[in-house]
Amino acid sequence: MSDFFKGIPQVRYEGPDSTNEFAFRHYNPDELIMGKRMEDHLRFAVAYWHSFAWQGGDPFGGQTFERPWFGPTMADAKLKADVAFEMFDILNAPFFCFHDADARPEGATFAESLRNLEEITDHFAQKMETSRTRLLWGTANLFSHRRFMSGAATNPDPEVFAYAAATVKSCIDATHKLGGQNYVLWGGREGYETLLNTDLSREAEQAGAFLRMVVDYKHKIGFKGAILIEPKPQEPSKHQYDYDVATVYGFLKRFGLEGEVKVNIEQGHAILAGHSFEHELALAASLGLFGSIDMNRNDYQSGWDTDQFPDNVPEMARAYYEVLKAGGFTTGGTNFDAKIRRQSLDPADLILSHVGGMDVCARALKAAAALLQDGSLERARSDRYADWDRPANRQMLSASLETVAQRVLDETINPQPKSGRQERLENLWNRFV
Ligand code: XLS
Ligand code: NI
Ligand code: NI
Repeated sequence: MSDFFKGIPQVRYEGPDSTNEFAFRHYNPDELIMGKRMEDHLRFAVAYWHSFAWQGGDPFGGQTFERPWFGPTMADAKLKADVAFEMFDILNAPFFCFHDADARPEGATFAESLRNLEEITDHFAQKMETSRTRLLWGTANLFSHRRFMSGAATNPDPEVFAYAAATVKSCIDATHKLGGQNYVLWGGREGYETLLNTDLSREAEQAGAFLRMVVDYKHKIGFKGAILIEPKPQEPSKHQYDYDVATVYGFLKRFGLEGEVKVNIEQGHAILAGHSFEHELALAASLGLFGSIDMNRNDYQSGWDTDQFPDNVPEMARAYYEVLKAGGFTTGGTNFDAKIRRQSLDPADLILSHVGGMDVCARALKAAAALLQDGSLERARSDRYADWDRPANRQMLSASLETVAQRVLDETINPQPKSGRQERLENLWNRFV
């Protein structure tokens, strides 16, 4: 045991009236919601990078946090892992997620980085023998090191493509070894800064080929988890190729990979793309792409990917309503790709940010489930389309333009506008949140 979290108790459910900071007021893992345990609905994951690797820097200043594991050695990396698992235990977190670069020191060569990753993977495996926390997903950091400044798979330099492939292979291997339930590809710098130096067509071909290799490799080694792409429209690149769910779907179709890959949708990325989070979730579900979520918000004033913990129950309820409608998570879960603020120096801040985020999500889930079980909203929605269930109307969907045109004349069709009832539905919604 390290003494990093000294004095901080195990966090338990104490109910909505508890005044104990280190308690859940709404997240009650064993409570049944629609017949399923809350923990199994939400499937919370701690993001290793923000909580343990990030040093508190922003574009105007560097490190603010002082952590005993900040350093370049394998011993530092192991201490970081030990403290991380102590936090998972305090929170009773069912999952965590990590990138290679968060977990191991960078080596002087690829071979050395690989050895470091393998050693840390074994260390994680050993920790997981006595911890209940599982791996939700693993991923590769293909965006921090300067070698990736012009992209990874979409780099103009084929050697970077090769290096990225080797890196992703090593991260899939680590994820597989740790029993990870998904493997995520976020295209950090798969995009461009200026079209003046960019060949869009080549870069798309490279990205398609890369993803095909990843999918083939997954099958070759018998990795049963899902491969997930995480869309984001910009930042760090000016324009990123995996812009949003619709764009990812088009990309997957183009390369014939739509049955193989799903999406990890991040709340803040959806907003950056000019959508709502629930839009991205509903669209993914309707396209058969829904996989997992990153539940971190941006600051609405700064228009920047600030990765804050969720604090808005009504907003999160919209999201979990879509998750529940989609049938809930299978391999996916709720990852907090969220970081505490750079002034939040205390070890307790790391714990309390998660406690708050988990409670907000739990409240949102409860509200969403109550509304779904009530059924009024779904009834109102299906009533709105009910006329489409009549055979004469359904037939139009496979008819010709002339046949439909003739029908208007024969039946003297003259549509009468009907209310969309938005405010009524908003009032209904607000009764539940
Ligand atoms: C950055 C992304 C990143 C991915 C994992 O904006 O959200 O954290 O989730 O590489
Ligand atoms: Ni993000
Ligand atoms: Ni993310």
